[in-house]
Amino acid sequence: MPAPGENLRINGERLWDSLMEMAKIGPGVAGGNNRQTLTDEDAEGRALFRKWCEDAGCEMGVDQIGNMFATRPGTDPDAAPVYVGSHLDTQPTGGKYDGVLGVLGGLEVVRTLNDLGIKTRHPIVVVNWTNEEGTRFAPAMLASGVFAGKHQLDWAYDRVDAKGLKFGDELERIGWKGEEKVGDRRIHALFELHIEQGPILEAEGKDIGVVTHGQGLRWIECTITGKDSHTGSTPMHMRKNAGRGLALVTELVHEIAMKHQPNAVGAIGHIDVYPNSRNVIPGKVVFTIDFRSPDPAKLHAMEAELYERAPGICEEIGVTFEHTISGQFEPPAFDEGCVNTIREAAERLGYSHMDIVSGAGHDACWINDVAPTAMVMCPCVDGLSHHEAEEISPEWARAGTDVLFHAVVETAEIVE
Ligand code: HGY
Ligand code: MN
Ligand code: MN
Repeated sequence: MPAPGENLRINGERLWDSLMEMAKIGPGVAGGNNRQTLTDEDAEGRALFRKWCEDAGCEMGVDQIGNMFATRPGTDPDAAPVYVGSHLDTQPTGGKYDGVLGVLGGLEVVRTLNDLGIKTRHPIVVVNWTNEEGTRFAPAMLASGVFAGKHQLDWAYDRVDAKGLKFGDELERIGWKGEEKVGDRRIHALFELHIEQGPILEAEGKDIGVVTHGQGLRWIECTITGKDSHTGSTPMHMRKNAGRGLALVTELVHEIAMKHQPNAVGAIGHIDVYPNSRNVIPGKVVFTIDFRSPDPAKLHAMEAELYERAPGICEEIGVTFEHTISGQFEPPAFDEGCVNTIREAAERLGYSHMDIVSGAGHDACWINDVAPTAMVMCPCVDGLSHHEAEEISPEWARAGTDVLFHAVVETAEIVE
Protein backbone atom coordinates (compact mmCIF):
# COMPACT_ATOMS: atom_id res chain seq x y z
CA MET A 1 0.00 0.00 0.00
CA PRO A 2 1.36 3.44 -0.94
CA ALA A 3 2.32 5.45 2.15
CA PRO A 4 0.91 8.98 2.56
CA GLY A 5 3.29 11.74 1.50
CA GLU A 6 5.55 12.96 4.30
CA ASN A 7 4.06 16.44 3.88
CA LEU A 8 0.67 15.15 5.12
CA ARG A 9 0.36 16.31 8.73
CA ILE A 10 -2.48 16.80 11.17
CA ASN A 11 -3.65 20.15 12.56
CA GLY A 12 -1.84 20.31 15.90
CA GLU A 13 -3.59 23.50 17.06
CA ARG A 14 -7.05 22.02 16.49
CA LEU A 15 -6.03 18.82 18.32
CA TRP A 16 -4.69 20.81 21.29
CA ASP A 17 -7.84 22.97 21.45
CA SER A 18 -10.00 19.83 21.52
CA LEU A 19 -7.88 18.32 24.31
CA MET A 20 -8.27 21.50 26.38
CA GLU A 21 -12.02 21.65 25.64
CA MET A 22 -12.53 18.03 26.78
CA ALA A 23 -10.40 18.71 29.88
CA LYS A 24 -13.02 21.25 31.06
CA ILE A 25 -15.44 18.34 31.60
CA GLY A 26 -15.02 16.60 34.96
CA PRO A 27 -12.20 18.86 36.20
CA GLY A 28 -10.03 17.65 39.06
CA VAL A 29 -9.04 19.82 42.02
CA ALA A 30 -5.43 20.35 40.89
CA GLY A 31 -5.52 20.91 37.15
CA GLY A 32 -6.24 17.35 36.02
CA ASN A 33 -9.47 15.44 35.54
CA ASN A 34 -11.94 13.39 37.55
CA ARG A 35 -14.19 11.99 34.80
CA GLN A 36 -14.74 8.48 36.11
CA THR A 37 -16.62 5.95 34.05
CA LEU A 38 -20.45 6.09 33.97
CA THR A 39 -20.61 9.31 35.98
CA ASP A 40 -22.51 12.37 34.79
CA GLU A 41 -19.16 13.86 33.79
CA ASP A 42 -18.42 10.79 31.63
CA ALA A 43 -21.84 11.23 30.00
CA GLU A 44 -21.04 14.90 29.28
CA GLY A 45 -17.69 14.01 27.75
CA ARG A 46 -19.33 11.33 25.59
CA ALA A 47 -21.92 13.82 24.34
CA LEU A 48 -19.22 16.31 23.34
CA PHE A 49 -17.25 13.57 21.56
CA ARG A 50 -20.42 12.45 19.72
CA LYS A 51 -21.12 16.05 18.62
CA TRP A 52 -17.57 16.50 17.30
CA CYS A 53 -17.74 13.18 15.43
CA GLU A 54 -21.10 14.03 13.84
CA ASP A 55 -19.78 17.50 12.92
CA ALA A 56 -16.97 15.62 11.13
CA GLY A 57 -19.50 13.62 9.13
CA CYS A 58 -19.21 10.38 11.10
CA GLU A 59 -22.09 8.08 12.00
CA MET A 60 -22.07 7.12 15.69
CA GLY A 61 -22.78 3.56 16.86
CA VAL A 62 -23.03 2.52 20.53
CA ASP A 63 -22.96 -1.09 21.72
CA GLN A 64 -24.58 -2.74 24.75
CA ILE A 65 -21.65 -1.86 27.03
CA GLY A 66 -21.43 1.77 25.92
CA ASN A 67 -18.47 1.47 23.54
CA MET A 68 -18.74 4.35 21.01
CA PHE A 69 -17.85 3.80 17.33
CA ALA A 70 -17.76 6.84 14.98
CA THR A 71 -17.54 5.67 11.36
CA ARG A 72 -16.09 7.67 8.46
CA PRO A 73 -17.27 5.79 5.34
CA GLY A 74 -14.74 4.23 2.95
CA THR A 75 -15.19 3.77 -0.80
CA ASP A 76 -15.57 0.00 -0.28
CA PRO A 77 -18.43 -0.61 2.18
CA ASP A 78 -17.51 -4.31 2.32
CA ALA A 79 -13.98 -3.60 3.52
CA ALA A 80 -13.48 -4.13 7.27
CA PRO A 81 -12.79 -0.76 8.92
CA VAL A 82 -9.52 0.46 10.39
CA TYR A 83 -10.16 1.36 14.05
CA VAL A 84 -8.40 4.13 15.96
CA GLY A 85 -9.06 5.30 19.51
CA SER A 86 -8.69 4.75 23.24
CA HIS A 87 -10.74 5.86 26.31
CA LEU A 88 -12.30 9.07 27.71
CA ASP A 89 -12.77 7.88 31.29
CA THR A 90 -10.16 9.01 33.82
CA GLN A 91 -8.77 8.14 37.23
CA PRO A 92 -10.26 10.09 40.19
CA THR A 93 -7.04 12.12 40.26
CA GLY A 94 -6.26 11.64 36.59
CA GLY A 95 -4.58 13.74 33.94
CA LYS A 96 -5.92 15.45 30.83
CA TYR A 97 -4.23 13.13 28.32
CA ASP A 98 -4.35 9.49 29.52
CA GLY A 99 -6.73 7.88 26.99
CA VAL A 100 -8.12 11.21 25.80
CA LEU A 101 -5.17 11.86 23.48
CA GLY A 102 -5.88 8.54 21.73
CA VAL A 103 -9.58 9.25 21.22
CA LEU A 104 -9.18 12.88 20.10
CA GLY A 105 -6.08 11.95 18.09
CA GLY A 106 -8.30 9.47 16.23
CA LEU A 107 -10.86 12.23 15.65
CA GLU A 108 -8.07 14.49 14.37
CA VAL A 109 -7.18 11.80 11.80
CA VAL A 110 -10.74 12.04 10.46
CA ARG A 111 -10.80 15.84 10.58
CA THR A 112 -7.51 16.00 8.63
CA LEU A 113 -8.77 13.54 6.00
CA ASN A 114 -11.85 15.77 5.60
CA ASP A 115 -9.66 18.90 5.26
CA LEU A 116 -7.58 17.23 2.56
CA GLY A 117 -10.54 15.62 0.81
CA ILE A 118 -8.83 12.25 1.02
CA LYS A 119 -10.91 9.09 0.53
CA THR A 120 -9.84 5.69 1.86
CA ARG A 121 -10.93 2.26 0.65
CA HIS A 122 -11.49 0.94 4.18
CA PRO A 123 -13.89 2.85 6.45
CA ILE A 124 -12.23 4.42 9.50
CA VAL A 125 -13.83 4.07 12.96
CA VAL A 126 -12.87 6.27 15.93
CA VAL A 127 -13.57 4.38 19.16
CA ASN A 128 -14.11 5.33 22.81
CA TRP A 129 -13.94 2.16 24.97
CA THR A 130 -16.02 2.21 28.15
CA ASN A 131 -14.26 1.85 31.53
CA GLU A 132 -10.64 1.41 30.51
CA GLU A 133 -9.39 2.56 33.92
CA GLY A 134 -11.12 -0.01 36.12
CA THR A 135 -10.89 2.42 39.02
CA ARG A 136 -14.63 2.70 39.78
CA PHE A 137 -15.55 -0.75 38.45
CA ALA A 138 -12.80 -3.41 38.35
CA PRO A 139 -11.23 -4.78 36.22
CA ALA A 140 -9.49 -2.32 33.93
CA MET A 141 -10.19 -2.53 30.17
CA LEU A 142 -13.60 -4.01 31.06
CA ALA A 143 -15.54 -3.09 27.90
CA SER A 144 -12.77 -3.84 25.42
CA GLY A 145 -12.42 -7.13 27.31
CA VAL A 146 -16.11 -7.96 26.73
CA PHE A 147 -15.67 -6.94 23.07
CA ALA A 148 -12.72 -9.35 22.77
CA GLY A 149 -14.66 -12.17 24.47
CA LYS A 150 -12.62 -12.11 27.72
CA HIS A 151 -15.58 -11.30 29.96
CA GLN A 152 -19.32 -12.03 29.69
CA LEU A 153 -21.60 -8.99 29.29
CA ASP A 154 -23.81 -9.94 32.26
CA TRP A 155 -20.74 -10.38 34.48
CA ALA A 156 -19.66 -6.88 33.48
CA TYR A 157 -23.14 -5.50 34.19
CA ASP A 158 -22.95 -6.99 37.71
CA ARG A 159 -19.68 -5.30 38.70
CA VAL A 160 -20.26 -2.95 41.64
CA ASP A 161 -18.49 0.21 42.75
CA ALA A 162 -17.52 1.19 46.33
CA LYS A 163 -21.08 2.45 46.92
CA GLY A 164 -22.61 -0.84 45.74
CA LEU A 165 -23.94 0.67 42.49
CA LYS A 166 -24.05 -1.78 39.58
CA PHE A 167 -22.21 -1.13 36.28
CA GLY A 168 -25.26 -2.06 34.17
CA ASP A 169 -27.56 0.21 36.17
CA GLU A 170 -25.15 3.15 35.95
CA LEU A 171 -24.71 2.63 32.18
CA GLU A 172 -28.51 2.76 31.83
CA ARG A 173 -28.78 5.77 34.15
CA ILE A 174 -26.40 7.92 32.07
CA GLY A 175 -28.22 6.89 28.87
CA TRP A 176 -25.28 5.24 27.09
CA LYS A 177 -26.41 1.62 26.90
CA GLY A 178 -26.65 0.96 23.16
CA GLU A 179 -28.47 -1.74 21.21
CA GLU A 180 -25.55 -3.11 19.19
CA LYS A 181 -24.27 -6.55 20.24
CA VAL A 182 -20.83 -6.24 21.83
CA GLY A 183 -18.04 -7.58 19.62
CA ASP A 184 -20.22 -7.80 16.53
CA ARG A 185 -17.74 -5.87 14.35
CA ARG A 186 -14.99 -6.83 11.91
CA ILE A 187 -11.72 -5.00 12.50
CA HIS A 188 -9.15 -4.79 9.69
CA ALA A 189 -6.59 -3.29 12.11
CA LEU A 190 -6.61 -1.14 15.24
CA PHE A 191 -4.16 1.60 16.23
CA GLU A 192 -4.07 3.28 19.66
CA LEU A 193 -2.11 6.45 20.48
CA HIS A 194 -1.34 6.85 24.19
CA ILE A 195 1.01 8.83 26.42
CA GLU A 196 3.81 6.60 27.72
CA GLN A 197 2.89 7.08 31.40
CA GLY A 198 6.56 6.37 32.18
CA PRO A 199 9.91 8.23 31.96
CA ILE A 200 11.74 6.38 29.17
CA LEU A 201 10.91 8.39 26.00
CA GLU A 202 11.56 11.76 27.67
CA ALA A 203 14.81 10.49 29.22
CA GLU A 204 15.98 9.10 25.86
CA GLY A 205 14.93 12.28 24.03
CA LYS A 206 12.58 10.40 21.69
CA ASP A 207 9.37 11.83 20.18
CA ILE A 208 7.75 8.47 19.43
CA GLY A 209 7.47 5.11 21.19
CA VAL A 210 6.90 2.18 18.82
CA VAL A 211 5.16 -0.25 21.17
CA THR A 212 6.18 -3.85 20.44
CA HIS A 213 4.83 -5.48 23.63
CA GLY A 214 2.87 -4.78 26.79
CA GLN A 215 3.18 -6.02 30.37
CA GLY A 216 1.05 -8.85 31.70
CA LEU A 217 -1.00 -7.98 34.79
CA ARG A 218 -2.50 -9.62 37.87
CA TRP A 219 -4.98 -7.73 40.07
CA ILE A 220 -5.26 -9.90 43.19
CA GLU A 221 -8.02 -8.83 45.59
CA CYS A 222 -7.07 -9.89 49.12
CA THR A 223 -9.09 -10.07 52.34
CA ILE A 224 -7.31 -10.24 55.69
CA THR A 225 -9.64 -11.02 58.59
CA GLY A 226 -8.86 -10.52 62.29
CA LYS A 227 -11.16 -9.21 65.03
CA ASP A 228 -12.19 -5.61 65.57
CA SER A 229 -11.83 -4.60 69.22
CA HIS A 230 -11.03 -1.61 71.41
CA THR A 231 -7.65 0.01 70.64
CA GLY A 232 -7.33 1.05 74.26
CA SER A 233 -8.49 -1.80 76.41
CA THR A 234 -7.49 -4.88 74.33
CA PRO A 235 -4.15 -6.26 75.64
CA MET A 236 -1.50 -6.48 72.87
CA HIS A 237 -1.19 -10.29 73.10
CA MET A 238 -4.94 -10.70 72.53
CA ARG A 239 -5.17 -8.60 69.36
CA LYS A 240 -6.08 -9.95 65.89
CA ASN A 241 -5.03 -6.86 63.96
CA ALA A 242 -5.88 -7.08 60.23
CA GLY A 243 -4.10 -3.75 59.76
CA ARG A 244 -0.79 -5.38 60.77
CA GLY A 245 -1.48 -8.12 58.22
CA LEU A 246 -1.86 -5.46 55.53
CA ALA A 247 1.46 -3.88 56.53
CA LEU A 248 3.28 -7.23 56.38
CA VAL A 249 1.74 -8.19 53.00
CA THR A 250 2.50 -4.72 51.60
CA GLU A 251 6.17 -5.27 52.43
CA LEU A 252 5.99 -8.83 51.02
CA VAL A 253 4.63 -7.52 47.67
CA HIS A 254 7.51 -5.04 47.43
CA GLU A 255 10.07 -7.72 48.35
CA ILE A 256 8.70 -10.14 45.72
CA ALA A 257 8.77 -7.49 42.96
CA MET A 258 12.33 -6.44 43.87
CA LYS A 259 13.42 -10.08 43.84
CA HIS A 260 12.27 -10.39 40.20
CA GLN A 261 14.05 -7.32 38.83
CA PRO A 262 14.45 -6.15 36.11
CA ASN A 263 11.04 -5.76 34.46
CA ALA A 264 8.77 -6.59 37.37
CA VAL A 265 6.56 -4.28 39.44
CA GLY A 266 4.24 -4.71 42.41
CA ALA A 267 2.21 -2.38 44.63
CA ILE A 268 -1.09 -2.02 46.48
CA GLY A 269 -3.18 0.96 45.36
CA HIS A 270 -6.66 0.15 46.64
CA ILE A 271 -7.27 -0.41 50.40
CA ASP A 272 -10.50 -0.59 52.39
CA VAL A 273 -10.15 -0.85 56.19
CA TYR A 274 -13.09 -1.98 58.35
CA PRO A 275 -14.53 -0.49 60.45
CA ASN A 276 -11.99 2.33 59.77
CA SER A 277 -12.55 3.96 63.17
CA ARG A 278 -9.76 5.68 65.10
CA ASN A 279 -10.30 3.63 68.26
CA VAL A 280 -11.09 0.21 66.76
CA ILE A 281 -8.45 -2.35 65.83
CA PRO A 282 -9.16 -3.21 62.14
CA GLY A 283 -11.08 -6.50 62.00
CA LYS A 284 -10.91 -6.71 58.21
CA VAL A 285 -8.85 -5.19 55.40
CA VAL A 286 -9.69 -5.62 51.69
CA PHE A 287 -7.01 -4.53 49.19
CA THR A 288 -5.82 -5.14 45.61
CA ILE A 289 -2.27 -6.17 44.67
CA ASP A 290 -1.13 -5.03 41.21
CA PHE A 291 1.70 -7.29 39.86
CA ARG A 292 3.02 -6.71 36.29
CA SER A 293 5.81 -7.96 34.06
CA PRO A 294 6.44 -8.30 30.31
CA ASP A 295 7.89 -11.74 31.15
CA PRO A 296 5.17 -14.38 31.70
CA ALA A 297 7.50 -16.53 33.84
CA LYS A 298 8.21 -13.62 36.20
CA LEU A 299 4.53 -12.69 36.43
CA HIS A 300 3.52 -16.25 37.31
CA ALA A 301 6.43 -16.62 39.79
CA MET A 302 5.47 -13.42 41.64
CA GLU A 303 1.86 -14.59 41.90
CA ALA A 304 2.88 -18.07 43.12
CA GLU A 305 5.24 -16.70 45.77
CA LEU A 306 2.52 -14.43 47.16
CA TYR A 307 0.08 -17.33 47.53
CA GLU A 308 2.78 -19.47 49.11
CA ARG A 309 3.95 -16.94 51.74
CA ALA A 310 1.07 -14.57 52.58
CA PRO A 311 -1.20 -17.06 54.44
CA GLY A 312 1.62 -18.13 56.82
CA ILE A 313 2.68 -14.54 57.53
CA CYS A 314 -0.92 -13.72 58.45
CA GLU A 315 -1.44 -16.89 60.50
CA GLU A 316 1.56 -15.98 62.67
CA ILE A 317 -0.25 -12.85 63.88
CA GLY A 318 -3.63 -14.55 64.28
CA VAL A 319 -5.38 -13.29 61.14
CA THR A 320 -6.48 -15.11 57.96
CA PHE A 321 -5.60 -14.38 54.30
CA GLU A 322 -7.92 -15.04 51.32
CA HIS A 323 -7.63 -13.88 47.71
CA THR A 324 -9.49 -13.75 44.38
CA ILE A 325 -8.34 -12.55 40.97
CA SER A 326 -10.13 -9.33 39.99
CA GLY A 327 -8.26 -8.75 36.71
CA GLN A 328 -5.58 -10.46 34.61
CA PHE A 329 -4.01 -10.71 31.20
CA GLU A 330 -0.83 -12.21 29.76
CA PRO A 331 1.90 -9.98 28.22
CA PRO A 332 0.70 -9.00 24.69
CA ALA A 333 2.99 -8.96 21.63
CA PHE A 334 1.53 -6.49 19.09
CA ASP A 335 1.08 -7.26 15.38
CA GLU A 336 4.44 -7.05 13.60
CA GLY A 337 2.96 -5.61 10.39
CA CYS A 338 1.17 -2.83 12.26
CA VAL A 339 4.23 -2.16 14.41
CA ASN A 340 6.39 -1.83 11.27
CA THR A 341 3.83 0.57 9.73
CA ILE A 342 4.18 2.79 12.80
CA ARG A 343 7.98 2.62 12.84
CA GLU A 344 8.18 3.43 9.09
CA ALA A 345 5.76 6.34 9.53
CA ALA A 346 7.90 7.84 12.32
CA GLU A 347 10.98 7.42 10.12
CA ARG A 348 9.27 8.97 7.08
CA LEU A 349 8.06 11.93 9.13
CA GLY A 350 11.51 12.51 10.60
CA TYR A 351 10.50 11.90 14.21
CA SER A 352 13.00 10.33 16.62
CA HIS A 353 11.66 6.99 17.78
CA MET A 354 12.48 3.84 19.74
CA ASP A 355 10.85 0.49 20.35
CA ILE A 356 9.27 0.30 23.80
CA VAL A 357 7.27 -2.05 26.03
CA SER A 358 4.12 -0.49 27.48
CA GLY A 359 4.22 -0.40 31.27
CA ALA A 360 0.50 0.38 31.50
CA GLY A 361 -2.39 -1.74 30.28
CA HIS A 362 -4.53 -0.49 27.37
CA ASP A 363 -7.64 -1.49 25.45
CA ALA A 364 -5.30 -2.35 22.58
CA CYS A 365 -3.96 -5.22 24.75
CA TRP A 366 -7.32 -6.99 24.52
CA ILE A 367 -8.16 -6.05 20.92
CA ASN A 368 -4.75 -7.46 19.97
CA ASP A 369 -6.26 -10.89 20.62
CA VAL A 370 -8.98 -10.44 17.98
CA ALA A 371 -7.42 -8.18 15.28
CA PRO A 372 -4.02 -6.88 14.10
CA THR A 373 -3.23 -4.15 16.62
CA ALA A 374 -0.38 -1.79 17.53
CA MET A 375 0.25 1.34 19.62
CA VAL A 376 2.04 4.65 19.21
CA MET A 377 3.31 6.45 22.30
CA CYS A 378 4.41 9.99 23.00
CA PRO A 379 6.46 11.10 26.03
CA CYS A 380 4.95 12.68 29.14
CA VAL A 381 6.68 15.10 31.51
CA ASP A 382 8.74 13.27 34.18
CA GLY A 383 6.87 10.10 33.14
CA LEU A 384 4.08 11.15 35.50
CA SER A 385 0.56 9.79 34.97
CA HIS A 386 -2.48 8.79 37.06
CA HIS A 387 -1.77 12.16 38.67
CA GLU A 388 -3.43 15.54 38.08
CA ALA A 389 -0.10 17.09 37.12
CA GLU A 390 0.20 14.74 34.10
CA GLU A 391 1.58 16.88 31.26
CA ILE A 392 2.64 16.59 27.62
CA SER A 393 3.76 19.21 25.11
CA PRO A 394 1.69 20.24 22.07
CA GLU A 395 4.67 19.13 19.96
CA TRP A 396 4.60 15.61 21.45
CA ALA A 397 0.82 15.45 20.89
CA ARG A 398 1.27 16.56 17.26
CA ALA A 399 4.10 14.13 16.55
CA GLY A 400 2.22 11.17 17.99
CA THR A 401 -0.92 12.06 16.05
CA ASP A 402 1.02 12.61 12.80
CA VAL A 403 2.40 9.07 13.12
CA LEU A 404 -1.06 7.76 14.03
CA PHE A 405 -2.50 9.53 10.95
CA HIS A 406 0.06 7.97 8.63
CA ALA A 407 -0.34 4.46 10.09
CA VAL A 408 -4.15 4.59 9.92
CA VAL A 409 -4.35 6.16 6.44
CA GLU A 410 -1.76 3.84 4.93
CA THR A 411 -3.60 0.80 6.34
CA ALA A 412 -6.99 2.15 5.21
CA GLU A 413 -5.54 2.66 1.67
CA ILE A 414 -5.85 6.08 0.05
CA VAL A 415 -8.11 6.04 -3.03
CA GLU A 416 -6.78 8.35 -5.74
O1 HGY B 1 -3.91 0.15 34.87
C1 HGY B 1 -3.50 0.48 33.75
O2 HGY B 1 -2.42 0.08 33.36
C2 HGY B 1 -4.29 1.39 32.87
O3 HGY B 1 -3.78 2.71 33.03
N1 HGY B 1 -5.69 1.39 33.20
MN1 MN C 1 -5.06 4.89 29.55
MN1 MN D 1 -4.95 5.16 32.97
